[in-house]
Amino acid sequence: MRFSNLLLPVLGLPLISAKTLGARNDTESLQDLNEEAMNALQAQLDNSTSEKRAASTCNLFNAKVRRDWKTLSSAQKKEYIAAVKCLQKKPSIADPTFAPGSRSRYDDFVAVHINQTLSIHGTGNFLTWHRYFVHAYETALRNECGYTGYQPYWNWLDNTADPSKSPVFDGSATSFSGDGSFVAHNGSVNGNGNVFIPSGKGGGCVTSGPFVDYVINLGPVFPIQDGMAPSPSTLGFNPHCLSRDLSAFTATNWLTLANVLNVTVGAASRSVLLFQNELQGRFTDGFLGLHTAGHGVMGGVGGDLFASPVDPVFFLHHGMVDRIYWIWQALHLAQAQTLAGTLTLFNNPPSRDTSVNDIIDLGVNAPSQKIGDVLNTLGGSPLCYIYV
Ligand SMILES: *[C@@H]1O[C@H](CO)[C@@H](O)[C@H](O)[C@H]1NC(C)=O
Ligand SMILES: *[C@@H]1O[C@H](CO)[C@@H](O)[C@H](O)[C@H]1NC(C)=O
Ligand SMILES: *[C@@H]1O[C@H](CO)[C@@H](O)[C@H](O)[C@H]1NC(C)=O
Ligand SMILES: *[C@@H]1O[C@H](CO)[C@@H](O)[C@H](O)[C@H]1NC(C)=O
Ligand SMILES: *[C@@H]1O[C@H](CO)[C@@H](O)[C@H](O)[C@H]1NC(C)=O
Ligand SMILES: [Cu+2]
Repeated sequence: MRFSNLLLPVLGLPLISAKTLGARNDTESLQDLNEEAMNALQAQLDNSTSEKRAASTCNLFNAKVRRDWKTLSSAQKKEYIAAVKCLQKKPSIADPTFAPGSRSRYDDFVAVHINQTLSIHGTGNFLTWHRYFVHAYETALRNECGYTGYQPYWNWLDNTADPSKSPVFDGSATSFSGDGSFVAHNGSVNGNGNVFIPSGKGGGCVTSGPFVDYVINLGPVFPIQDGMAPSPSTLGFNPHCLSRDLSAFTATNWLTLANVLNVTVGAASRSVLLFQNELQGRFTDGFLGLHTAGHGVMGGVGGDLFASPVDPVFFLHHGMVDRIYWIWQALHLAQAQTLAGTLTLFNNPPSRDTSVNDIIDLGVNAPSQKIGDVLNTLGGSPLCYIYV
């Protein structure tokens, strides 16, 4: 049974696949891949026993739907942005001895990411930790700030030639503010010190849109933009603005359909190890990878591996990372529950392999979960969502 015939009308999508209508551009090819993932999940559901189906609380029909930011209505975009600003105003509930600089519920998320940076990147929990982190943030927006939608994602393949034209970064009232003001600097050094990113047209504070007055309380911890100074204290109070240096160079070089295809259906899709390494980057040969490149496109404070969640686009970017992981899992069902990698960044210092029984601890932001419980976005508890 084709998923498209069955479910697309339910999701409000056209019944006839546009695939039949001729050549596909990059965005549409990625959309086709998303549809293939849905078909694979539908086939798995068709194949399961009726007992299994009756026992599961979550299925393709009641799953929450995460969407591309550009497809949300203006009202939906404004509702999401208002909820983010609400989280940035709500007082922190973190222990001040843990994160003295954390002043808001939004900061509580940033603080946990800063604190755990060296054990959640280049590790076996990278994909699942960030998946659960985004879920916890989505839950906070809904439960603490009245948001009624689900986590949107930033579609990397759109507007790569000029990210300032993207509905995510265009500086309008329905964006996350735009480029920073121009500050002369000598670019950024990304990819663990291996990849030089020339400066763009920004570098300073954003000049328009919803986050123009946003005061960031934490970081930078490990700034990569020339001239940007780190905070005197890793989790201390260090008020500063949201800076950006939108990088078309980074977007056109690495946010490509070829790289998406490599990790989802190509050579880098053959194991979870290859998948996660290629997604994060082969830094020593100058290749940033989709995940690192997405952070690099934002530039400014968002380029800092530790404090990157200070830029609210972090959560749309990691929505997209998780969408690519979800597609890979659906297209590799036999390997979808597997893990590879250790507990430490690039296994330095050396550590044991990550296990499905390891705990994801997000501090005050969410109940702790076993990695094994967030491998499946249709697992039911805590996750029940799909991407379109
Ligand atoms: C791809 O094609 C769609 C129409 O099907 C269009 O809306 C979109 O702008 C195109 N994207 C690019 C990157 O050209
Ligand atoms: C359907 O079930 C059969 C038998 O258990 C199995 O070999 C096959 O891989 C399954 N297909 C899918 C798509 O899950
Ligand atoms: C950039 O680097 C060049 C050469 O090292 C130097 O002359 C120039 O002053 C630098 N510019 C800034 C803004 O730091
Ligand atoms: C695809 O990924 C593999 C495995 O990481 C890598 O060796 C290869 O160079 C990649 N292909 C392209 C075209 O980037
Ligand atoms: C902070 O990091 C330390 C050391 O890795 C860890 O023991 C602690 O649980 C972390 N706390 C939070 C809230 O992330
Ligand atoms: Cu991260």
